[in-house]
Amino acid sequence: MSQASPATNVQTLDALIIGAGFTGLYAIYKLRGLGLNVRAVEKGTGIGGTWYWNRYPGARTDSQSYVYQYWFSDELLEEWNWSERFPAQEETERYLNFVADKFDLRKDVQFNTEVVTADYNEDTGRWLVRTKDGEQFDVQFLITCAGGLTEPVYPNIPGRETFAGTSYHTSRWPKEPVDFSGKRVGVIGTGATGIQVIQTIAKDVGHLTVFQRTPNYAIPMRNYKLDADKQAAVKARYPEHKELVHKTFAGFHYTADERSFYDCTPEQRRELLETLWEDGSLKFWTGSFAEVFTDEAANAEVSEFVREKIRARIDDPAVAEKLLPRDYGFGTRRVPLETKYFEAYNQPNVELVDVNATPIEAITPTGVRTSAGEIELDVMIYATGFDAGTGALTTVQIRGRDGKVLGDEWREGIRSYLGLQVHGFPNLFMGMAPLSPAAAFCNVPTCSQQQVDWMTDTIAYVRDTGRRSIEPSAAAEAAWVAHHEEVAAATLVPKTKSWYMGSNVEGKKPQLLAYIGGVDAYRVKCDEVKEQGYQEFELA
Ligand code: NA7
Repeated sequence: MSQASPATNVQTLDALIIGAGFTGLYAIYKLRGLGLNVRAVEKGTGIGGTWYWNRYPGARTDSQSYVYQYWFSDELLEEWNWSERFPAQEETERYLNFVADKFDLRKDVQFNTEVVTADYNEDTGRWLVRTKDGEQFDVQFLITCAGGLTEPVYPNIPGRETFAGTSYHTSRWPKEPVDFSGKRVGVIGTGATGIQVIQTIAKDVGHLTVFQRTPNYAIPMRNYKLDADKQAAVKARYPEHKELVHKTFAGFHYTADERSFYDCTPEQRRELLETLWEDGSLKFWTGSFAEVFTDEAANAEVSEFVREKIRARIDDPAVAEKLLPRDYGFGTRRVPLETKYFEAYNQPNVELVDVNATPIEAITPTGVRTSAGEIELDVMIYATGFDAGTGALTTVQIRGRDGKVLGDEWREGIRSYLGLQVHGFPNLFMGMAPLSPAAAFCNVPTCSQQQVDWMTDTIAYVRDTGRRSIEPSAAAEAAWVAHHEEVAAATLVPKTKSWYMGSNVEGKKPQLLAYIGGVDAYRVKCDEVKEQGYQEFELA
């Protein structure tokens, strides 16, 4: 394995991977396949990345299990059986552990290891990576697979540290079950995570207070068990899905309707929306009319359709009013899937506080003080999201050529080429990073596999052509950023505040995090770059 020098405690490897989730595990598998001496370092104590950390009550994938998986091994596809259409966190975590064991990946994962700095040495073309515990790795290739939703964000509310009850952030949930019975629980946040938590614990708590800032266009998840017949049916479609996911807009197994919104009558439009509504998946979002993302009128019609559906489920019209999104369009922020979420507000023990009407003034030792008075709580749950995309990369001091720090560079505006590499940071490869669809607009496993395949081929090219390093040219990167911005500006997405735009993190420059030109077009571009011999790159 690695060669360690006892005098300096520096271990020499070909490649170091940060993170052992979906992307990192596949990167170990692929880079090992190239014959590279590789290791993954992982901050957690177990395999799984996002599916290791996010073990809050109700955590579940919003992607269908039969496309939220690896495709690289037919044997794996045959052996693993998903038990549900939308699996819970525990099952996805178990799947990733199964993969790690089946392919003997665990032996190359070092747990409990947090990377703090990475310095590029221009003389050697190598990275020196340091961990919190003082270990050092001297590597040619540094591959970040630390996930897009990694660094938790806490709300900047005075007195947060004074709360005398128990506090949790959803992405730092304990492994032991939490007993909510009889407790007065507060949840701040009603994004995809908050919704899953709220609908799950509402029945178990004594009293639940939900602090909502922005209501969401949550749509029903129609989950079901996959019995032996259903498993056989989904498996029969694996060969088709394996190809199809790379040829769609969002990395799923479907595309938008072929018809234009305006070619259809209102009745035909309604019929399509009702059909997709019944499907109970994110297909309602990315599988209806493409104009939903670009055309105000098309978007307004779909938005009203969803509001109507939500309204019908809430007993108290005043509560319904608070839960209806009105000041942004459907699908311009992440659409959460829900299961009886709205019905939770019909329960007598659940109360919705609109923090726009009655702002939170402080967190106190005994609860939350809003402008309308004190709400006493035993437990506080922060479902307040992440410093998405950039967080995992800027909390590590990644110093490239001339001592430039990636986090500082990105403060001026995120730049990358295809979301895979950054000019000035040779031999740094990034998975699920900003300015690729992977950062937000992709069914994660689809893009993480495509990106790792590209990285592996690129590293093989560097080695096979006797080169030492590779990085995109400044011009290619600038052109990609400009293209990204142009594609983004043609959509409605930048008009809405969301983590897609960085607006959930104070001081983050507004910029669309993920490339919205489509997974298919992106893949074609990545393939072209490779096939044309990396002309947009500087190889040394
Ligand atoms: P999100 O989608 O960023 O949601 C965070 C929620 O927390 C959202 O409702 C925020 O309101 C709310 N929030 C944040 N700060 C505050 C304060 N100070 N007061 C009140 N409410 C606040 O994170 P999630 O974890 O739900 O989801 C992240 C992704 O994980 C999701 O999109 C999926 O891809 C999986 P806001 O909307 O900003 O007004």
